[in-house]
Amino acid sequence: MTKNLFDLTGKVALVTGATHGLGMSMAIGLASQGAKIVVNDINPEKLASAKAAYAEAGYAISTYIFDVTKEDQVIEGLATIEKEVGPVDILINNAGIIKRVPSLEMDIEDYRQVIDIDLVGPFIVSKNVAKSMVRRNAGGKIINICSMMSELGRETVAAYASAKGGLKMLTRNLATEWAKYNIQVNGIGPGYFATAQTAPIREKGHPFNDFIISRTPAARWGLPEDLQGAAIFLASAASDFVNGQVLYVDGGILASLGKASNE
Ligand code: NAP
Ligand code: GCO
Repeated sequence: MTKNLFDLTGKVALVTGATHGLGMSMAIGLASQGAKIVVNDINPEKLASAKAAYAEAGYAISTYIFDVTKEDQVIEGLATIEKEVGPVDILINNAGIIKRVPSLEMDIEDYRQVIDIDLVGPFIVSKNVAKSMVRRNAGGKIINICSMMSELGRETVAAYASAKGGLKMLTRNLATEWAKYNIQVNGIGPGYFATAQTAPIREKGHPFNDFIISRTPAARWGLPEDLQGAAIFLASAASDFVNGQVLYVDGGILASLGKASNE
């Protein structure tokens, strides 16, 4: 019988900040293949309503409060998860923020906060999850949620682009260091997706909304479920020889200069 390469039965998957949006959709994708889902966030009310939303979708999840930027909280959170659910086999570094401010006006503390959550956080969680994978000689999968901004610049998002560009290189570096432990570290680079993060720039008639529709060969915003296939692939045995890659799920944006024709 052919082995189901995408089977995740019994695997423990921690998806950071997955109370809604892209993280929740990817977590549901992994759960649909049998993974046990663990979600953390800094906000207890959001965790409580997320638990109910996952249950409505048919999945029981475990939730923990910790901040991905605080190593002491991450260490304590991971120890509790290991005791109560089991050691983490799959980590998706999804938690992230954006601040859209022209660089000439950017407050340095805001710049630092974006780097801290979007780049330092994934390092802290990856380091401590990988320590346990190495200690147990178990191997594992780490998936960093990158962005179009890992490759391209855009006005007003210098901090976010710096963090997501750095996250692509962190992905390559950790893949290089940890391949010997059978840990694969890859990234997913979502294009423009309809979530809370993009709500302010997605309104009908907003110039950026019109720009994205015309700039994307698929001519639409991504839907959170569009990321599930990539997440399942990179979390499963199907990707065991894939390491240090960023898989862009973007409706063709990075492949194309746009749709202008000379007809
Ligand atoms: P979102 O709806 O804003 O979700 C991000 C989550 O991260 C929120 O639940 C947030 O919690 C959590 N978070 C923030 N800081 C945290 C911290 N210090 N510790 C733990 N959790 C924290 O965003 P999304 O659109 O689903 O995006 C998810 C990821 O995909 C992000 O990394 C984002 O940059 C990336 N991405 C998004 C798009 C897009 O088009 N939407 C495209 C490319 C990449 P609170 O709500 O409690 O603050
Ligand atoms: C924005 C940001 C991102 C993008 C995404 C592109 O302004 O909202 O550019 O959230 O949607 O990162 O890949």
